[in-house]
Formats: sequence, C-alpha cells, structure tokens
Amino acid sequence: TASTTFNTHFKQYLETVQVKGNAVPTGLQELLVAVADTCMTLSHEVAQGALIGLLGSAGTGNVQGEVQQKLDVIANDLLIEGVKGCQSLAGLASEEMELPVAVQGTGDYLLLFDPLDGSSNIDVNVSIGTIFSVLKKQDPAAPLQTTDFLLSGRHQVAAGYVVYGPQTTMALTLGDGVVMFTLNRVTSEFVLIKESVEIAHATKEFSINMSNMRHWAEPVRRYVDECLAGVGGERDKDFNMRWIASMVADVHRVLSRGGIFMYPWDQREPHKPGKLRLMYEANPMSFLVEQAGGASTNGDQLIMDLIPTDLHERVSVMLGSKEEIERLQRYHA
Ligand code: P6P
Repeated sequence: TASTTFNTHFKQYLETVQVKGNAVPTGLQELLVAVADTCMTLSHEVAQGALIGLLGSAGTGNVQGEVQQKLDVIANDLLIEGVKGCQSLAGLASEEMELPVAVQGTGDYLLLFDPLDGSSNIDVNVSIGTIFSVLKKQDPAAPLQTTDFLLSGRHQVAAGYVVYGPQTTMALTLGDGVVMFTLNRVTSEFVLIKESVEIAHATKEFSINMSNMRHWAEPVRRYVDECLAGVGGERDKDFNMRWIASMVADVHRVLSRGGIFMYPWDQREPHKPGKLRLMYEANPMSFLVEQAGGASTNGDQLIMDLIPTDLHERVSVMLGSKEEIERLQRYHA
C-alpha cells in the first residue's frame, strides 16, 4: 500500500520537503507539528465519545450563537494549549472565540481554525474534522491586533484539515500541491499516503443540501436542475448526489474523487452572504482545492481573492472540479 512505499512521518516530511524550491521555515514546521500532535489527541477523544461523557452540548453558546458541543470546547482548548509554545506564532483565532488570542504577540504567523467542524454530527457518529489556516503576519515585529487577521486567502502559507472518520486523515498544502497523511494509531504517527492530490476537472457528483432548494438564487437552481435532469436535459451525463453535512468529510470526498460542493447563499437569511465562514472554513478549503487543480468561488469572485472585513464573516461557497465551477460562474455572470 502507499504507506509502505512512503512511510514518511509528518515531522520528517516537513524537514525534507521543498516548497517551490525552498525548505519550510522552522517556525512553520514547529507550528504544523503542534497542530498535528493536537489533532492526534483529538482523534482519540472523538473516538471515545460517550465512553468518556463527551457527547452532547456543553450548555454554552459561541460567538455564532450556536450551541457548543462538549467536544467543540475541548477541541478549541486543546488546540490553544497545543500551539501556545510555538515561537513564531503571533496569535490565533477560532470559530469558537469572538476575539483572537495573542500567543507570542509578535512573530511570523497567524493561526486560524475551526476546531471541530460538523459538530452536529458528533452525537450520531458521522465524520467530523479540524480545519486550519496559517497566514503570514504582515509586520511580524508589531504587537498583535485583530485587523492583522483580515487578509485574503491568497496570504495563506499553509492550510489543511484532519478528518476524524474510519481513518484519521490529514490533507495539507504549503502552496506547492496537496499531500495526505493517515494516522497510524499503533505508532502515533501521521504517515504520508498520497502526494500530488489532483481533483478531476470533470465530475458526475454534486454535493448540496437539497432541502434548501426553494431558497436558492436562480443560477444555483438552474445548475442543480440541470444536474437532476442529466442526459435528458442540458448535460451530457447523469449525476449522483452526496451530502454528509460535514464540510470536512464532503470536501475530503471532492479532493479524493472529484465532485462539486456547494453551500450557496439562500433567501432564508438574505443579509448573510452564506452559512460557511470565510477565514477558517472557506479559505483553507479553497487553498487546498486550488492547489489540487480545482476552483472555489462565491459565484462572483474566487473565494481566496475576497478581502475580509470581519473575522467571522460568512461566504457563499461553491468548490471542486474546475469544469463545473466554470459553468456555475457563467450562470452567475
Ligand atoms: P446543513 C456543519 O454544521 C457545517 O458548518 C458544515 O460542516 C456543513 O457543510 C454544513 O454546516 C451543513 O449544513 O444546513 O446541511 O446542516
């Protein structure tokens, strides 16, 4: 199997990989190893679930007004604890916290994460995941400010996720392609299983929550209607539909076998551009998808070109196989 071919451990990978001809800065290596180690711990916690009383709500709400699951809060605290010793980490921001937290205060990097995305799936044993994004701080010497985080997705130097499913697998990009690692629970190592992850430009699989159909804007409605009509309509093929309702699991499928994932704007909350968050969900996933040869748009612009104005702002997301995104963009024109 692939792992016996590569059998390269995460730390060793970061020490030896060349990113556009350059080594990975040691400060970034240290940060990514800390994130990976924390996710290893989290994988174990998630797998224990009810056995250690971790299912159900924490009885608290987060800045999004969402009920926090016990594991959401634990994941957030574990990640903060796990990276607080990183010497190049100026600060971090999380879906679970209104304001960023200073780590070193100054330094090269800013870490953003959704500690446990898809947490509504925790109690029904469906795959969930951690999403992370690393931005280069524009002025490393200046003390941390919230506005430091308001950079477009083009400023990311690393991004990835860890999906806690039948396997615990990490997808990672450093800006020069996408690789995947699977956790070896016996040796407690993330082991390289796939290099040069590529998303097929064509697909027959779309992913969207169909129960929202009556609320979509016309371009999305037209696109999905055509997928449903298959060869009987405008398309030259029939489509399959998948919706796990866990972004990390749905995007992992797209990275692994192609497809198009959509959580578009809908008229239920017209003032909100979408449900998913730009900074720590859409941007990291868009970085991975673009680096794997796919595309990611909000209908009008590529997501990584969007200039954020708020740490927790939401965005309409359509990402995956390039041909399908280009069709959607034509329908939005
Ligand atoms: P719906 C999980 O709550 C999440 O933020 C994403 O992981 C997922 O893609 C989406 O929401 C699911 O939303 O409305 O289908 O439950």
